[in-house]
Amino acid sequence: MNIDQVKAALREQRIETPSWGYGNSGTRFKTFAAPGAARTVWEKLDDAAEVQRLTGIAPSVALHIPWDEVEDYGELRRYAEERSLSIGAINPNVFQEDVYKLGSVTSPFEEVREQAIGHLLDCVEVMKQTGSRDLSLWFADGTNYPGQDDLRARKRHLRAALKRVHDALPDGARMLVEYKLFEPAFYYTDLFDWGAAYAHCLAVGEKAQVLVDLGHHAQGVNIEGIVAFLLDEGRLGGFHFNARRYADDDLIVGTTNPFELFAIYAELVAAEQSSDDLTRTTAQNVAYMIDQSHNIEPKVEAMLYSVLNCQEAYAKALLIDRDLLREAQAAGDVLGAHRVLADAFRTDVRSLLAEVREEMGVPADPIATYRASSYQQKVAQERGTAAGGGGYPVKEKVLADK
Ligand code: PSV
Ligand code: MN
Repeated sequence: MNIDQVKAALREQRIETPSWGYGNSGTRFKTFAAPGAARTVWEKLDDAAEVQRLTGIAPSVALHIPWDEVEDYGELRRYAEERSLSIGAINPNVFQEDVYKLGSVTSPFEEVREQAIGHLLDCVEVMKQTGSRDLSLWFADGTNYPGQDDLRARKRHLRAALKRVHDALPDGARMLVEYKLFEPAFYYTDLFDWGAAYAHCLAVGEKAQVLVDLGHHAQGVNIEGIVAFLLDEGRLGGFHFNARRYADDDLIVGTTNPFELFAIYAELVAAEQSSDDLTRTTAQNVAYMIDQSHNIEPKVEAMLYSVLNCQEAYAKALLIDRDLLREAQAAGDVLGAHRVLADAFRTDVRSLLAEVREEMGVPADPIATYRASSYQQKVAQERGTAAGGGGYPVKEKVLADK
């Protein structure tokens, strides 16, 4: 790739931000109130518009329903469009109602399973009204004790639910199936890893693809390997980017895991350039989404960091000398091949990115510009400080604040 091609690819890069990353959020122990944190979906869109204005590569926002429920989704869509945004993935929420204590679509109770499927189907309607392409599915379903429930029955319930929702999707829409090894269930999770998600996707149909959330793996798992496999199978649908140290920490992507992020983008760039049609089109349609619930960090600045860290990782991945890499790999040159990759990772891309940003009409240093602006003071003044809370996770808190 010559430098003009690298710059063109960087201009085309897109990262979707999550509405829930702009609100107050915390841990099981405490939610600290951040002055000016968005209180409603409208304010979340205002913040997302600021991130887009400063970066130029974050023009869509994922919604979580019912956290972001509104009377008129057409109005929400227009509000977004007036701010140069579009509505991204719709995330149904089947983990907060009391009835879901033993699971949603895998509950042992048929009426509960039907309620959950009903909500998923309602979210397909929300997709139609907001112009969203992707239904992003994550289930908190699982069990806490051996013997608690019939694991094969739960698998069959999950399959049946996914199939019904899949078949209700309009043309051109997709469902992204997210897995997570544990939490909130601690003994068994119904969608426990990428293989389980992949098997369900294959069984339910072409519109089903796997979503990889970086936080949802055990220590040491090679995520770029999973990414390469799913790209080659044509079943990688999207990402939830974040960084983790221990569990699903939801830290800013690229802070603790910059090399992992780079290695993932390296696989994606290779797939974008592949001569295999399926791999290439799969890579071109990947939904790049952030999934972070900021705990102690200021929300808008945290989101800016996240988007820019993805931009930096992508730039470095674009700079990999692919011919040299192929040559070294074909010769079995272990460290020669590694060196090609490491060289790209070590490249300082800050001035390249500053140039690209200026060409795109956004600030060369979006964080510095944001810090020098009065946006944070303005929203703090207008919105005040929404109640934080004690010992309650973000997700329940956001709902309680509605
Ligand atoms: C679950 O931990 C998760 O990663 C899912 O994507 C949810 O939709 C999201 O976090 C927000 O709760
Ligand atoms: Mn996620």
